[in-house]
Amino acid sequence: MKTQVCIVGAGPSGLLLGALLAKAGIDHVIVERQSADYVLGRIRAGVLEQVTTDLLVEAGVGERMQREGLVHDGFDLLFKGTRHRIDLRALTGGKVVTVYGQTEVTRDLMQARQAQQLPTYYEAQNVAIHGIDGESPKVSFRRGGVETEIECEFIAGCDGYHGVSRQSVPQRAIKTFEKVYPFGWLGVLADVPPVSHELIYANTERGFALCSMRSATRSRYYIQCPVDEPLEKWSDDAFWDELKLRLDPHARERLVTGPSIEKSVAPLRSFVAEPMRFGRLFLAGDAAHIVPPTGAKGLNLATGDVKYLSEALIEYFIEKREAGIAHYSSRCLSRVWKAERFSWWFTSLMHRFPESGEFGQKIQEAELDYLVGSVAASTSLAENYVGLPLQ
Ligand code: FAS
Ligand code: PHB
Repeated sequence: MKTQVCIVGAGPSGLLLGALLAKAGIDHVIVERQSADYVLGRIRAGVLEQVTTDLLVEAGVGERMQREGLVHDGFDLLFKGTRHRIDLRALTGGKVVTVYGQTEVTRDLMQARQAQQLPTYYEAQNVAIHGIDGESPKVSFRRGGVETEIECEFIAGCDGYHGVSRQSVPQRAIKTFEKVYPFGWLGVLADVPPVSHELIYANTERGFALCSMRSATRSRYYIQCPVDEPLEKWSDDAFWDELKLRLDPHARERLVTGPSIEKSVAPLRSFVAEPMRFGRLFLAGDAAHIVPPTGAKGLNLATGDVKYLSEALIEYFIEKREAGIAHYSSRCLSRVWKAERFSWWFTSLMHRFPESGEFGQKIQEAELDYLVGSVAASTSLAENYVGLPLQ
């Protein structure tokens, strides 16, 4: 089987890249390890930057997001029992974010792909990448007991942190940077109305908490927990009781609890692989970088990579120019590292680090006081949160 681009991974990166290549008439296939239902079952991101919503519209899959997405022009920081609103719209000259779950983004992309009957090989096993230094790289896999090999001109590694793409790069050719945080996030999804119409990021003596949502009837909550926290330790009641202890009295009063429809512990890490291109293989999204979710950057970084990669491939195939391909990695990494910095900073500011001692705690409190009292500091937070512009 031959094609122009083989995309490995049918998460948001792979599906969005496929949608943009299809729109430009570029031949491609997607090879995905899991089933479509499994991919849809993962509960992940919730906040979309304007760059992401614009790209979904450009890809022709933005209609439901524009109809059902919740536009948010601010969020609250809660510390020392008081909430402080960060007015994103006022501080950034009109920029906002959209709350629309990654699951729904993936669903919209999948449905559009299915309607166009574009080739997508789910449940592909033993996916392997070959010949990335040559002119005709290949992706092989086993599906339904049949061995298949796809010959292509480029491979887009959109297969996430645990995927095969980054692992296929010779160790001598890649440098990785990593920081693992000493805690995780215990997340709950429940069909209860959100405690507030905007997100609440809380730094409390008991640890971090985040009140988010998916709609006016579906809420998403997180609390900082030990990284190896056994899920069975957390009944729904135990979670709600702990969350209440991390909220201000007003929010505690308004909190509506109910049965969880999803509950999971996510480890937190910062990770970057450099470069993001190896011959005919490009890495995009979580395959190349991971951020702690505090800054809501993971999915939005992935869409930025896809914007750059789709432009580079379209320029190569349609205009026969290679500038985009040559600059793909440096363009992405410039944006990636700024988002890594912001995500690390916001995580360091909002979580409890017992190992940093009383001095570290006082410094954190002073930074929070400065942040909410300074237009310059709040503007810096706001412009990073809504997303830095694409270069
Ligand atoms: P993904 O990991 O989403 O998709 C990769 C795809 O490749 C998957 O479908 C996988 O099955 C497939 N794959 C893997 N190996 C393969 C192989 N060998 N062959 C073929 N296919 C293979 N971001 C936020 O902004 N906010 C959040 O709150 C947030 N929460 C998160 C919680 C968790 C538990 C995790 C893990 C991530 C979270 N993220 C969050 C980040 C997340 O949203 C990612 O940024 C986003 O999924 C990136 O999308 P992809 O790059 O497509 O990678
Ligand atoms: C979410 O709704 O899942 C979410 C929102 C904001 C974050 C992280 C996660 O910073």
